[in-house]
Amino acid sequence: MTDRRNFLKNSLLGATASVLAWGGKLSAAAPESRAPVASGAARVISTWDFGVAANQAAWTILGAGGHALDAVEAGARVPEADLKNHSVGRAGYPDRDGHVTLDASIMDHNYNCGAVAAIEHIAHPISVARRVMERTPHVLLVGEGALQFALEQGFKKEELLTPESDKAWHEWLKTAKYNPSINSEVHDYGKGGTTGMPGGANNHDTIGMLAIDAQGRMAGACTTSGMAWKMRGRVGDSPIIGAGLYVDGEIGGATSTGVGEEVIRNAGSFLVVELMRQGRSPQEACKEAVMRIVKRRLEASKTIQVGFLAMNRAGEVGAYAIQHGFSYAVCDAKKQDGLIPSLSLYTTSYS
Ligand code: SD4
Repeated sequence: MTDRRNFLKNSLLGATASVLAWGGKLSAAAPESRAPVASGAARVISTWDFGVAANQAAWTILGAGGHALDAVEAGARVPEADLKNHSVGRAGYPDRDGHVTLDASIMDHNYNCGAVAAIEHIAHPISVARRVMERTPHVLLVGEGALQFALEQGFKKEELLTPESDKAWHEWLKTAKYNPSINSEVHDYGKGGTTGMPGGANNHDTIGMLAIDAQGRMAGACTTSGMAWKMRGRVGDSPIIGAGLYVDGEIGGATSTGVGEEVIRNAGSFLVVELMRQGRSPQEACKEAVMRIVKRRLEASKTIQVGFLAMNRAGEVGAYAIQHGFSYAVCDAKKQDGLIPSLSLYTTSYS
């Protein structure tokens, strides 16, 4: 026992010594206490075209000098409430048994984070994720426990399956074909893909959002109903800190969209941030993270989509996807409705 205690003590001393010798980016002061960057440097970015409206909601907070964390929560709530959107929040397509189950995560510049996975009946999982972060000692609550916590916190229990989503689910049940791997992104809508979706529409799209505020604080949020018709209990990358979302206030943040299983296997968003730490631009980091997945899954990569979006502390933005069709929205003091097509590995669709 004494040996073990000595071993631990020595290891800790050794580790502290190496950190001190390294003298790298560790700072005694929290990022919050650093000198603020020039006002007007605030910026928010989001995945997909629905990110434009989400960014604008976030900008009402950022543009007024508010906190990045408040901004991403407010922004993520927009697609969560949008009944036309079937891949995030209320009206999301259900799992194969007809249950709408939602995943969400949130993270600030100081490694504070919270998440919920497979939560049902709560229209704004991003706000529950924030409560997990701020009011519990935990990072992730799932399923029944997450719902119980949300109700204790005063969130309302609601039916999230809308008649339209219910109809789509019943349509799907006719063949019950589950094929989440086929890329059928926004620009392929209506072309009759093989997703089993009405009109060949895509069966997934997540909002991932990253913001930097006028004081240089960063935050990120990610929220989704995950893959339509998924197995009951399936959880994707979005509520997994380091997979669907990661923020390091000293470096930058990253978020992902697409087939969550592939992102989880590579700890995708953490990887993007680590690559930025090593000096890559957000663009280069996103591309490298995509290429890691592609190298591992070369054949499959032709028919799956994964996209990363990143922003560093300087507010530089980058994105990269396997398939064409991924887009991201950028909003800052100059322009509030920017929508930019992402670069991608493949420029033609295999679906
Ligand atoms: C998931 N990554 O649940 C999410 C789905 C998604 O674009 O982002 N689709 O795997």
